[in-house]
Amino acid sequence: MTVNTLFQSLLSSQTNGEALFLATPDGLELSYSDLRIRVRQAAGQLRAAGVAPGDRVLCQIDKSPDGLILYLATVTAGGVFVPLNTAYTAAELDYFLSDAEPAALITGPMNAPARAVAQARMVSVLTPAEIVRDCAPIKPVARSGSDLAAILYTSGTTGRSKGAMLTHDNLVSNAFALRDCWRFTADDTLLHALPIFHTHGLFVATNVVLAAGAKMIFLDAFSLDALAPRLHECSVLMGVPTFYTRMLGDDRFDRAAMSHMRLIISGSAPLLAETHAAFQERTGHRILERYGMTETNMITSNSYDGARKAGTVGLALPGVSVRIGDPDDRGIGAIEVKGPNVTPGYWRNPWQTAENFTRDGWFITGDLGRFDDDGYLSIIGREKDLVISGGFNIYPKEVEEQIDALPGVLECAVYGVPHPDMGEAVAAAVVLKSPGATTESEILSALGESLARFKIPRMVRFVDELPRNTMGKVQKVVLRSESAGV
Ligand code: MCA
Ligand code: AMP
Repeated sequence: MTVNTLFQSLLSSQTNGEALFLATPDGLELSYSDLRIRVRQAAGQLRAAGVAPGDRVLCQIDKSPDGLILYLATVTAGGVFVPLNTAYTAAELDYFLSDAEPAALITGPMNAPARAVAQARMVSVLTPAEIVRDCAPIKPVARSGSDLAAILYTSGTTGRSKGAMLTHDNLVSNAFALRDCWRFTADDTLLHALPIFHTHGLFVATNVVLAAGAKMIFLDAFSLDALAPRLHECSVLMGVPTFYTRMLGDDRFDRAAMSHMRLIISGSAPLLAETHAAFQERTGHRILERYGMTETNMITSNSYDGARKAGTVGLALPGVSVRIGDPDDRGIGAIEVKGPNVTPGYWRNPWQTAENFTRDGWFITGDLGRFDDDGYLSIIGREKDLVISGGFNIYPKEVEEQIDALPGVLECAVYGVPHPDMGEAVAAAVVLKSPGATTESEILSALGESLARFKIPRMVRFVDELPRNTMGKVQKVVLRSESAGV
């Protein structure tokens, strides 16, 4: 099934067209039938702008309901949706434009750097308002389940982002699996406070709501003040662990405030067992932790009716197979995944595709894990060098390449340190060519030109040399232990 048919079937049979799909705190309401017409009109605009089936549509816009309409309009027009973090700089965007070769970039009228970069590459630039407006609607373009619906860029160990290709089957199979596991129905209201340029806020949240014919209260961004007055209208919240640690620091989020909720879900980064316990103590809710990746959508989830084991990410989703490759004597090994949820590979990058699949076709997550006797998976560590800060992934290699290229720098190592709010924060240890050859502020301001702000180190240390093992490999464990949390 395609996202188009999932969406269309909902609008024809299962859902009352007048049912609400989305409401915002400032009073905007979009019913399913409003959504259908706006999506088909926007698809007509995309087609008029030259978007043909299979074409990529890049979208770098602030969070708004238009973002969801643009996603659905792109697939309705037969295109491939490529959402981008709004924090990406012009330099980062230039790479995505060159790699994705889109038919159009959609960005806000005030995003002058993005517009300049796209124009230099002869890519047409459109504003959301130019696409999402009244005009003749079109019928959805026929696509098959194996056609691409989206490409999501994810940084990598090589320092260059790779585009994870996601088919309609990948997205729809996962939406149905999650809807059933989490018992979503048309009676549910999701409190949506995540960004919509990543799998979590875009696919997990939106596609599950669509698959159930449910509704969402759609916030611009996460903030405790925006969340608190909406809890009583909602039945489900999805968030990253930072949401829950921040809620625990605010007395408003108590048992009474959360009494209307039926399900609180966490993912994208490890949820500490103590956060799980403290949240249960405070609100009575056992947070349900799940695990996924951009390349695989969701892989495992704790149980809805059964055990929700703190410190584990639960059981393999229905239809998804998970195995531990090459386990050691404690059962710990590489987490590998197979199923209809798994990407067919990286966009125009057969080398990375080959690197990330085993010979027998399992996707290698780069995470290390172990199953317990009940089939619950725990993530024990990572084979990949990755920092997860507030649910955003930062690949140290990408930051290291930028720092190494700066004048006065001999070499550096970038690593994660524990952070009370974000889980982990980015830190850098830098070796200079000569004492005083550059300063922390020069480094940070140069990085600000090339890297999104969430990737920029919160702490820079100057060291005489990097700790290396006998093979010459930098020992980030040593750097981590030398750095107190920032
Ligand atoms: C914001 N800043 C950050 C982060 N977020 N720095 C490091 N890590 C972050 N996550 C910086 C900004 O650049 C800015 O810096 C300053 O913090 C304030 O920005 P603001 O937007 O006000 O921050 P915030 O409100 O505190 O945001 C924190 C947040 C947000 C609510 C945790 O980051 C968030 O919504 N995270 C969710 C990420 C997510 O959806 N991940 C899913 C992807 P300056 O002051 O220097 O300008 S992973 C995924 O999809 C997989 C498949 C999965 O399993 O889900
Ligand atoms: P991304 O590549 O942005 O999709 O991030 C995927 C990575 O986030 C996974 O490979 C894990 O390392 C991490 N991740 C996602 N969910 C969890 C979780 N519940 N616990 C620990 N790590 C997680």
